[in-house]
Amino acid sequence: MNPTDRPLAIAGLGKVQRRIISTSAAIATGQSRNPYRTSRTRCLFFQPFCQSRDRKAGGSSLSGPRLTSSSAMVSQARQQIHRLLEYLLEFISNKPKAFLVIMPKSRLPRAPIGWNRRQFLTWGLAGLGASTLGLWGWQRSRTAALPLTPSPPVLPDSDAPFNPMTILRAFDRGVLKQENGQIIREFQVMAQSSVIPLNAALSFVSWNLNGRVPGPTLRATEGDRVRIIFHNNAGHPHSLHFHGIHPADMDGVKPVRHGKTMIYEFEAQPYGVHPYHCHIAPVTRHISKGLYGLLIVDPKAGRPPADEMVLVMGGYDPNDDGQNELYAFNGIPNYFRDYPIPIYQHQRVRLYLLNMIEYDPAVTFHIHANLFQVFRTGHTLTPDEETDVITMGTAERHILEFAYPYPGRYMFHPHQDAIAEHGCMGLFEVVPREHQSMT
Ligand SMILES: [Cu+2]
Repeated sequence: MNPTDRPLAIAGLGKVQRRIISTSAAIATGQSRNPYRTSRTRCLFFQPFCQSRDRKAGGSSLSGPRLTSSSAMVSQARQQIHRLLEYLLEFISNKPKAFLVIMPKSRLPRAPIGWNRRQFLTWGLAGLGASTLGLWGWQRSRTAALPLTPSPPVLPDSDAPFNPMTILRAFDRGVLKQENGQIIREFQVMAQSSVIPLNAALSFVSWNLNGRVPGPTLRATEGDRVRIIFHNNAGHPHSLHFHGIHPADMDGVKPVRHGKTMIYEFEAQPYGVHPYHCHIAPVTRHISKGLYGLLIVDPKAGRPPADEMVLVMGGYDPNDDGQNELYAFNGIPNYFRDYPIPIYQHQRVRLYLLNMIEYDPAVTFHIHANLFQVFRTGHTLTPDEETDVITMGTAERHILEFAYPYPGRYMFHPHQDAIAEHGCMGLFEVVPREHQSMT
């Protein structure tokens, strides 16, 4: 055998490994069953690596006379092998070439003391396989995270028990359980009381769910059996009333006393964006104290990829006069005015927007310098309209989708400017695409 015919990839392996690869390639091309007569085949298989070696060794390249004399069968087999190789490499990684490190025999690292060469190669190959799989998973996760959401900003320490920026993109998909052959998506929700600093001068005793206002954004897929285990750890009777379709005994209008637990269980339907809230009288007070949130029911087919986020508009009545003195997106007045929401230029944003402001019959929502598509109640897969301001009564909610073509800062707020000026004000920070990094 001409030594220049031996690909570097094979030269780096032991005899057994060489034989396996050679035989596989030979059988694939139908050229030979004898591994030692398949040097050309191996070169086809490892074409990119043979070429450089052949040139270095003064041998002919793959486009030289040896191959031009090959039959059409070889050419066809070569394409098949390359397709197979591409498939395997794609499986290993989205950047396959990075994984093929071809090392000549002389450059193989020495085996550790006490290991023979066979052990070293065996464990080395096993390690390479494990590393490759790990890297593959890592690569996939990085790739999946890449195009949608910029890194969150570094936020200052706060006395608040929750962070509106975290609430923005936090989705609680519950815990999947199997009972009697049925899959159940189980959530834990606890009513409690927490002090929220509404601004530098004013703290407010909120009644809330899981220590945050709004409560957790529960997420399921249409048809899921959902179970919400509701504990009342607050001082007053409360309940969870879900919008959507469910039986009467799951409607959440009966009080759950302090220290008691109620289990709400129903089929998540229909797909859409459904608010939930306490329904104990006076409902205005229980809601304005903070007992509300969203249940997102995804359509079975899903929606296209987007930077998904939740904004819930709420009002606060700290002096109990039946009027709101302050307003907020995601619980803390003016938070997104002071800490803008980073989004990517040209990236589609899918905003799950809910108005839970009591005492004011309706508010609008407006974004600057752009239009958004409206998917009313989230209960449609095609937009109902395109506008830049939409009116929403209490408990009304929609999916809004948009993408900003220009970088910069843009306001969003209700167009009742008195409400915007009392806390319901935010900014998008549109980050240029060239600043997108793998984080
Ligand atoms: Cu309540």
